Amino acid sequence: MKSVCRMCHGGCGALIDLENGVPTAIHGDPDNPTSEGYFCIKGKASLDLLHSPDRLTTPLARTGPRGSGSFEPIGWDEALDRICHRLTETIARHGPESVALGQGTDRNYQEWVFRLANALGTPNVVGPAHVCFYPRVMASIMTYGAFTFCDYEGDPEVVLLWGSNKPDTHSDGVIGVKLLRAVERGSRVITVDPRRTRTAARSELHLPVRPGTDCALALGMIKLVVDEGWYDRDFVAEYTTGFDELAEHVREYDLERVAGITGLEPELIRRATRAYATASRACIEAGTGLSQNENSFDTHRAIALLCALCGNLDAPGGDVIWEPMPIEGRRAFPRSDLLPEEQARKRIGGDRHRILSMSGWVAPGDLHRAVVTGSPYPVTSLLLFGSNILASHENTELVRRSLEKLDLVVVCDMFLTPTARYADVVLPVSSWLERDQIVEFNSYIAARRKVATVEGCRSDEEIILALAERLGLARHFFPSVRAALDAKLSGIGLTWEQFTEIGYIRNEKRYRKYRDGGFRTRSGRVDLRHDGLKAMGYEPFPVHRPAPPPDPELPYLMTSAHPRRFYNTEFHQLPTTARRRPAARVTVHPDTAKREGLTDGDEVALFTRAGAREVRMTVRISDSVAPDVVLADAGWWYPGESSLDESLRSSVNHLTSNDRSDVQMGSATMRGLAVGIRRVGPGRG
Ligand SMILES: Nc1nc2c(c(=O)[nH]1)N[C@H]1C(S)=C(S)[C@@H](COP(=O)(O)OP(=O)(O)OC[C@H]3O[C@@H](n4cnc5c(=O)[nH]c(N)nc54)[C@H](O)[C@@H]3O)O[C@H]1N2
Ligand SMILES: Nc1nc2c(c(=O)[nH]1)N[C@H]1C(S)=C(S)[C@@H](COP(=O)(O)OP(=O)(O)OC[C@H]3O[C@@H](n4cnc5c(=O)[nH]c(N)nc54)[C@H](O)[C@@H]3O)O[C@H]1N2
Ligand code: SF4
Ligand SMILES: [Mo]
Repeated sequence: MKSVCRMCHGGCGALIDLENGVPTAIHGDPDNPTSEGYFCIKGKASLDLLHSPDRLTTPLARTGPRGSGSFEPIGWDEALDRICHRLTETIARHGPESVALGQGTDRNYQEWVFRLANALGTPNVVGPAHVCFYPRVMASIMTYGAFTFCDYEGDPEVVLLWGSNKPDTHSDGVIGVKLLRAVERGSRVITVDPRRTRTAARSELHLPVRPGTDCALALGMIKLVVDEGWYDRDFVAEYTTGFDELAEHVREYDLERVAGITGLEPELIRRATRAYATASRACIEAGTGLSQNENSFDTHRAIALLCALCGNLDAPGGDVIWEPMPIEGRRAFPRSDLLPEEQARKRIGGDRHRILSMSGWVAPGDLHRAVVTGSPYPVTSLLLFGSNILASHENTELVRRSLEKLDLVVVCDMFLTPTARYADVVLPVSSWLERDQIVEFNSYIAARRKVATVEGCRSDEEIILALAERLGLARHFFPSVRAALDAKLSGIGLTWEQFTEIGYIRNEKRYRKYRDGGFRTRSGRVDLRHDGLKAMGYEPFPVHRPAPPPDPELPYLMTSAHPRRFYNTEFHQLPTTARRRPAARVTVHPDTAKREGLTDGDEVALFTRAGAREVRMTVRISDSVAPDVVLADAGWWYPGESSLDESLRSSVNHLTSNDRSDVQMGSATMRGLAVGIRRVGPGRG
């Protein structure tokens, strides 16, 4: 049976062997037009996930204190009734805005979560959007009126991998396989990453930038492009606003100064800029390495400006403007029209992180502070659809206080995560192998088909339908998930059954669409200068905000990356992925190891201030990072531990906070955080 993998965002074609209707093996589908048979270690762990003995298979109701992990099994009807009874009560007392919904990384039911929020009348959906993809999305939308993606099939001469480790984090058919093919056909790669990744080591140029300083680098590159005349004069004259002012604005980002801020050789910056700017076709893959600091939005905006200046926007082999498929998908399905304007205005954090708020999301720090303080109004309930927020949101201590204060916490998950231990009701969900879904990618849609059933589990879509019915919102939904899939496809004249026969539909690719009516911005052009940002009280051009002065007690800049074998905080309980990585790692330079008296495999504590919670990790010594940088695994927890503290001992968000966050997006400083390191003892294995 064919389906589409969802062990990461990627969607590689999967072939599943069935015996008596039960999946027994899984492989990459060689006939899949995007992934061409590729299948990674996470994909191979799919059957571990399906059959995991740790899977939840019945709803649970809490019997002990929050966090204790004491629950009793209850039936689905009782669980849903309890939740809806409490929701109805809180909505009657405090209004629908007192209910927050939550979601983690982008999943294919995210549009359902937003539809439920809109139908309920709450503007509050919390998630990691602020540190994930949305700084990039909103920077492109604010600058060009649309989101863009790299056109690897258009044979870029140069690919700039900037704060992005796509060959490991998106090795799939949507990005990784296409990037690999482009490189085989001759694309040259330039990597900007504090760490010498496998890809950086093989790149034509590697810029080992100091964590958190990419905005200065991008502004310095813009200055070089302007000074050297490496920009596309025709495009700039015809399709942009504010070029002369931008040229003036970047004057202070001269090469020597930028080299000082970023720790890069001036000549290296110049070579990389020339290679990118003078290539006939070039694209920038800007990743999460740029989205997790106080400059996140402006870094992505500076990169968007650089792309436009060099004429690479919507050009073959460049950054191409996304066109939605003609289905009821990401854009239409959430039904934002259902949320009254006066409710939308109540979105928490809307007055602080206004660009994030425009995207429909609430930043975790804003939500948890509102819960704890009751200001600007009471938030009493949180329904989480797949997010282990005690490990994934910044500022774990605030998250914990928020989870303790809430009147109602509901967690839908496959496992009893640390976050689920705080829930009043836990709902067991199905894995990707147990679901029918239309998956929407940049340039195509594909059919994910249900190939298995785990008794007792339901999909998020089914849970949302059941909640909507009990809350009197059925008129905004569908009689069944199948009916919703049919409705989504009606725009292309197919039913779900018919679509599963085809499996895959590609969007027509068009370049330079702006020639036909301009850009979808207020000026109709690329807004190099953004008056709308200015009107909101932000800078009209990107600016680099420097880190605070160094603290001798905290001499290392900590950054992190998403580990290849895991997926955010997932898969630590699966034998295929977890076998060779029993503990979280921090990579330190040999000079650091010498200075701190560390040997490979030691257990260390990372800390940010005296008296605050420390994080324990296993040391790996390598010169892949600079002597003043340490790179810690993100997203760790130990499923086998019964004590919550032990379970979260390596969770790096004990160290992060909301102190230095991005003014537009609320992005927390997770990369480029000053830390100290201390040897605890020999490693635990
Ligand atoms: N310090 C630091 N923090 C980070 C990051 C970092 O790099 N450093 N990365 C950030 C980023 S980019 C992101 S996207 C977030 C990720 O944050 P989250 O998306 O919250 O990721 P997880 O914590 O892995 O939560 C996913 C949970 O959903 C469950 N799950 C999986 N599939 C489904 C499903 O279909 N339905 C439901 N209901 N549950 C499901 C899993 O079992 C898991 O417990 O973390 C952010 N936090
Ligand atoms: N295997 C695997 N795949 C994943 C995930 C996973 O957890 N595991 N998570 C998924 C999610 S939710 C996301 S958002 C994406 C993220 O995918 P990517 O954007 O590739 O993100 P990361 O690997 O977190 O970080 C990319 C690179 O940024 C570097 N970096 C760290 N700090 C800085 C900095 O200050 N400047 C620069 N220039 N680089 C920096 C890191 O060393 C890393 O190599 O991956 C997705 N895919
Ligand atoms: S790269 Fe992603 S989609 Fe492809 S097999 Fe691995 S986990 Fe699945
Ligand atoms: Mo993410």
